Amino acid sequence: MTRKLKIGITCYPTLGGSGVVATELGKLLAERGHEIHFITHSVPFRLGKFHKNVFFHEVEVNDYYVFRYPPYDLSLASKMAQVAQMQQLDILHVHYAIPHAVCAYLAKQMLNNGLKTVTTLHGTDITVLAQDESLKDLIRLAIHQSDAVTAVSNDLIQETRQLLDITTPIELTYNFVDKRVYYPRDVSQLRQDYAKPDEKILMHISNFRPVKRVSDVVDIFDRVQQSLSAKLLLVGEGPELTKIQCKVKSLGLEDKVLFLGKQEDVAQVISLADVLLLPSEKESFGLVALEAMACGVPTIGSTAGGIPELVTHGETGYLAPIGDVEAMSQYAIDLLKDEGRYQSFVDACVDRARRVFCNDRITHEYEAIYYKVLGLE
Ligand code: GMT
Repeated sequence: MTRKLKIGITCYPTLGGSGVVATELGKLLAERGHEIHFITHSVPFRLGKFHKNVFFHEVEVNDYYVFRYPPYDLSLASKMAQVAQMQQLDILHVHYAIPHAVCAYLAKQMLNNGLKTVTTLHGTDITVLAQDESLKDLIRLAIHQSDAVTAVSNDLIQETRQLLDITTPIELTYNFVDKRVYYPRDVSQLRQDYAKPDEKILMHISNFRPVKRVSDVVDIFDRVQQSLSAKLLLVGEGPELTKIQCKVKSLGLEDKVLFLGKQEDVAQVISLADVLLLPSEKESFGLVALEAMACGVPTIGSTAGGIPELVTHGETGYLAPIGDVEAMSQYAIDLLKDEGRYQSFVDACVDRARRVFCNDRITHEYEAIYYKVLGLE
C-alpha cells in the first residue's frame, strides 16, 4: 500500500479560484487518507464543515510597534517551519510563488530536515508580479528552489518560462471541479425568480477586477438583448462594480441586468445560466468557465491565456480575440437561437468536464508529484 502523506497547504484563504482549488484539493486528499494541514491567516472559505484528516493552523502576525508594516510573510514562514516540525510534514504545497513559495523556501532553510516543497502557479504571480523588475529575481528563486512546480495551463507555463528564464521543469496540472458538486441540475423553479420562460439568461461571475473586462460583458449583453429576450446576471463584487452599475444605467438596461453580489453556492447559481460570459484580458485558466462547463453551461469569452485550453471553440463554447464584443455577441445570439446546436454544446460541456478536468484525475496527478519528489514512486 502506498504511504499516506502529511501535507501542509498554504493558499490565499479568502479569495479567488486559487484558494478554491487549494482548499478543494486538500479536502479530496484528506478523503484519500492523507493528513492535511492548512497553514493560512484564516480558515479557507471553501473548507466548510468538519473534515476528517483536515487541520487548520492560523498564522498570527506580530504587530510589534516598530513595524510600520507587520511582516506577515515572516510569520507565515515561521509557522510553516513550526507546523512542519511538530506534525512531521512530508510536503508543503504552496499556491502562488509570492509570497508563499518564498516563505516555504525560508521554512525549509530553517528546518534543514529534508522537507519537500511543491509550488503551484496560478497566474497573477507571473502575469502581473513577474512584470515587476524588482520582484523578478525573487519569483525566479522561489520557483528554482521548489522541489516541484506546477502551473494550471500550458499558456502559464510558457509565459513563466519567457518572463523569468526558468530552467527547471514546470508540470501542467489543470484545475478541476468536484463532479459530486458540479453537475447539471434542474433549477427551473428558481429560474422563475430571475427570468420569464422565454428569456435566456447570460451570466458573468468574477471579482470585477479590470482584467475581467466586465464592461465588455455589458456591451455583449446589450447587443444580445436587441436580438432576443434575455437577462444578464452579474455575480461577484470588486473594484469596477460601481462603474459597471453606472454603465448599465446609462444604457437603460437596469430592468434586464441583475446584480447578485457575492454568492456562496456557485454550482446552484451558475446552473441558472444559459451562457457564461468570460471576456477577460488575462486568465491563466478561468476556473469559473470550468464550473459552468461541468454544470452544462457553455462559455463565450476571449482567447486570453489558458481559456482556449479549457473551452473548445465550436464545441463547448465560442472564443474571440480580447475586446471583440461584436463577435462574442454574435456567437451568443447564434448559439442561443439554435436549440439543436445548444443542446450538443451542453452535452459536450458535461462530457469534457468529466473526462479532462475531473477531481479524481487531477488529485491523482498531484499525488504522483508528491510521491515523485519524496522518491516514493
Ligand atoms: O482571477 C483572479 O483575479 C483570481 C486569481 C486567484 O488567485 O484565484 O485567479 C487565478 O487563478 C485561478 C485558479 O487557478 C485561475 O482560474 C484564474 O484564471 C487566475 N486568474 C488570472 O490569471 C487573472
